Amino acid sequence: MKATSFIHSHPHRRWTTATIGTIALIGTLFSCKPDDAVLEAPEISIASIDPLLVVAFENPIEVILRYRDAQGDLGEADPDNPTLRVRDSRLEGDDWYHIPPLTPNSIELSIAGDFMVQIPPLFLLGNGSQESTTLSFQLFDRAGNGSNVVTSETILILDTLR
Ligand SMILES: [Ca+2]
Repeated sequence: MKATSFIHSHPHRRWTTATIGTIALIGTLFSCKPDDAVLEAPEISIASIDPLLVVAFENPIEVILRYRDAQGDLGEADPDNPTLRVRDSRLEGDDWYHIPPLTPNSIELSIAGDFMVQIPPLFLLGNGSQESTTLSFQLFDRAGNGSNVVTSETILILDTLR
C-alpha cells in the first residue's frame, strides 16, 4: 500500500475523542498487568531504503517499512491525523506523515506487512558541498502507542552530481 507523502508541520498530534476513549479503555484493561501493555505497541523495521546517495532538492527517497501490530489499529482515515514520525538527524524537529488505515476501522486483527513512504528530496543545511544524515522512524497506533524507533543507514546528500 502506498502512503501519501504530505508533510504535516503541526508538531502536536490531534487527540480525537475516539483516541482518548481508546486509551482510557486500555488503561482499564491492563492496569494490573503492565507487561501486557508492551504488546499493544506496533513494531517496525526498515525493509529497504533507496537511494542512499542523493542530490539536494532532486531525489526523493523511498522507504519500505515493515510493520506488525497485534490489534491492527494502524493508520488513520483522516489525512490531518499523521501517525508516522520521521526525524532527520540534522534537525531538531520531526516531520509527520499520514498513513491510511491498514485494516478497516474498528476491526481488531493481528497484522503484519510493508508500506512505502516517499521522503521528499533532502536539502543541505550548510554551505558545504555534501552532508550526511540518517532518518529515524516511529509509528504510532490509533491508541497512541509508539513503536520502536528505527534508524536508516547513512544517507549522503550532494549539492550536485559531478
Ligand atoms: Ca496496537
